[in-house]
Amino acid sequence: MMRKSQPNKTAKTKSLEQFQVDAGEQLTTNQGVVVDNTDNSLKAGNRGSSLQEDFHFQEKLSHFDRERIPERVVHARGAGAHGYFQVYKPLTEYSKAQFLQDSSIQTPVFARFSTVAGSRGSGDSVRDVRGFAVKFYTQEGNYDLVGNNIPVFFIQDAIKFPDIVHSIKPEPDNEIPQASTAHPSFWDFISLVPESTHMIMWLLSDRTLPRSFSRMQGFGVHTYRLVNAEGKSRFVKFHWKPILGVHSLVFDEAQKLAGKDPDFQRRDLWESIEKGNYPEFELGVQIIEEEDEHKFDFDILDSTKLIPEELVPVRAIGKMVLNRNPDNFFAETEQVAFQPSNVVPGIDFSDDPLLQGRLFSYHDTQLHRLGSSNFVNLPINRPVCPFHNNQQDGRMQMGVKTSRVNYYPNALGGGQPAPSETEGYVHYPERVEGHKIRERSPGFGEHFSQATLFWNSLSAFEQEHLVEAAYFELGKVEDQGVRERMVDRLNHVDHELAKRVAIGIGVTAPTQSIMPNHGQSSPALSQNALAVKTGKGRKVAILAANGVEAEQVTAIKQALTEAGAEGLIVSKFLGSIESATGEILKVDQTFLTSASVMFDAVYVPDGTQSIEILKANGDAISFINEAFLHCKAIAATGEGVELLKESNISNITFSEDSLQDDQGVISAKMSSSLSAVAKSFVEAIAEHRFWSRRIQPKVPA
Ligand code: HDE
Repeated sequence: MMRKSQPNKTAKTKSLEQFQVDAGEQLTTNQGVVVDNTDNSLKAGNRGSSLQEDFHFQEKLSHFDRERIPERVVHARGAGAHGYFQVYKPLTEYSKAQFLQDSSIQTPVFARFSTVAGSRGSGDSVRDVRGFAVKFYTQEGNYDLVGNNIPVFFIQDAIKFPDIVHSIKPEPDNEIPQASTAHPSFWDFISLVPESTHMIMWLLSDRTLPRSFSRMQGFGVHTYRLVNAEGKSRFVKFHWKPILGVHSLVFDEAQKLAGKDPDFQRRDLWESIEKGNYPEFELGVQIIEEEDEHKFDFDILDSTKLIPEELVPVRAIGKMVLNRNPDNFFAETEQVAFQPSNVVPGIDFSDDPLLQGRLFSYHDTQLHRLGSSNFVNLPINRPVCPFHNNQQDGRMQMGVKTSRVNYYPNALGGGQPAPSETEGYVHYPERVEGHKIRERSPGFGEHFSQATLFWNSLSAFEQEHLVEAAYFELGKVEDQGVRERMVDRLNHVDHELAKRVAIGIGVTAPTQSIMPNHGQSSPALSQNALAVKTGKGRKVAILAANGVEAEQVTAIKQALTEAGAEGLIVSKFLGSIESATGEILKVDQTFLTSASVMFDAVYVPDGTQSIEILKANGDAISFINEAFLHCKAIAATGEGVELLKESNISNITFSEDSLQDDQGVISAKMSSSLSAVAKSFVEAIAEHRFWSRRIQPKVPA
């Protein structure tokens, strides 16, 4: 695909350009010696043995033999993009960080989105938490906000991280299953760790099936600190909110996508940027005054808790725009090294024991993964401001340090720390005291109240999805004891929930509630409430064959383009089709190269011959069935309505004459109402899904 995006160059783009290497005119060895032939190794006669002096062969093969580095132990599968962050208004009152002071400054960023459990080659669409990591290349150094798309975490203390990750990863004897939480060891662990309850409610919800990286929230998870120029500190939680709204796939769709297009989310990110549909996210903060630290009925240092927006509102402070794809996946997306310990003056840590452990673990993992403490010299990891220190040498040192002075104090010049204590990074002088003890604070002891809050906040269809997710996840656990413990756990969250789940997984439903449901909800937690009605970035399949009415295809395509969406013709063969009036239309995808799950909506245009051909094509019929089952917008005009009738769509009223809009199925038998069809169709696509159709299971797909 042609690379189109060429936005204004940021300081980081310019810094990366210094390291770019193109394919060059001539093939050479790494020593710059021109290679005469790279198809045959050097041999003693054309059937003779290979010769050791073949330095080109040796260099080529031995470099190839070392092409892989260890994948990330978690978050191995991901995609990255460049862009910038711009603050709306100076945040001077709260933080002295320079990049938050001036609304005219565009700070370069590199964001990487990822799944957690799967290996580098695993599918994108699996049920999993998504990583949401952003490196801000500020003029005061790199700041990394390494978050997830879920606001809480499984565990409270970093020392449990290897345990939770071992349980979630494929089981150690047979390395099964790949990129899936639906296996006994994960649920065994979860069933024994009550602090994970809140997180697993999010895990079972639609949040773990995002439609795209650009349609999911991001959260810093931990409580951090913001510190202003006067040294005043406040606690803060960070939130990223997608401008396109929060939308998810349905599970059946996600599973099929893992086969039809395992790169679905990586491709979406890449193509959106190439087309100029730049993913955008607002950064928001929840600010908590130091004196309010203990005013909540949970501990703000406990990462299994969120701060409900009803208690502390989220204030939008700026926007991130991702507008440039990487030039080289390995050099940038694979080698980027995020570390929560990368902070700039004005941003500081809290004592959250999960965060404190991360401050060690990320640097440590980069040393292993990238193989040398000089990973900071890699182009993607270098700050855009000058950096100097007395660190010396080491494997793969790329800087040629020209000074004699590599120690402090020195009188020969250079390398002086900041002249006053207020300059440079000064850790917030929090007063701490206590006994050395391996113990949790009693404030970390309550594990169910926010899980119930989340459950209560979901709409009916979201609750249904969660229960079905539990059927699948726990249905893959053969151990009855684990399933029983999980039902008991859910009974601590909500009695009805526990009963509903028990029925589907062969466990006797509990007869009594353990904890009465507190009845509170937080509307901001339902992703239904976070949906944004827009057709932007949506992909629409136009099913057509020879004899289609070209005028209708053009009109609907035009309306889609105006709404920021894209219409692609899907037919039996690639190449082109001829319309009823002789126009030649290019076919974009075939029923074999694509599938309904790769689109957000379907349109069937008029054309007697086209519809006859499609009616005889089982793939076209299942395309429609599947789109209907997944509650997507469907439109048909003229004879196209007959194709819908041929499918298994049920309980929908079709047009016999004028336009009918029934639960996102738009039909118009008379082609005169084309502009009205286009309008209704675009509105239906912006709705994202029509959940009222989910209760019609007669549709096979
Ligand atoms: Fe991570 N995590 N993590 N994590 N994490 C890593 O670092 C770790 C946690 C997150 O795109 C690793 O470079 C510990 C919470 C993201 O490159 C590793 C603990 C959150 C990414 C690591 C946590 C995250 C990672 C693996 C418990 C959300 C991918 C490779 C204390 C706030 C970053 C690497 C990227 C990656 C450790 C928990 C998010 C091993 C010890 C909570 C987005 O260092």
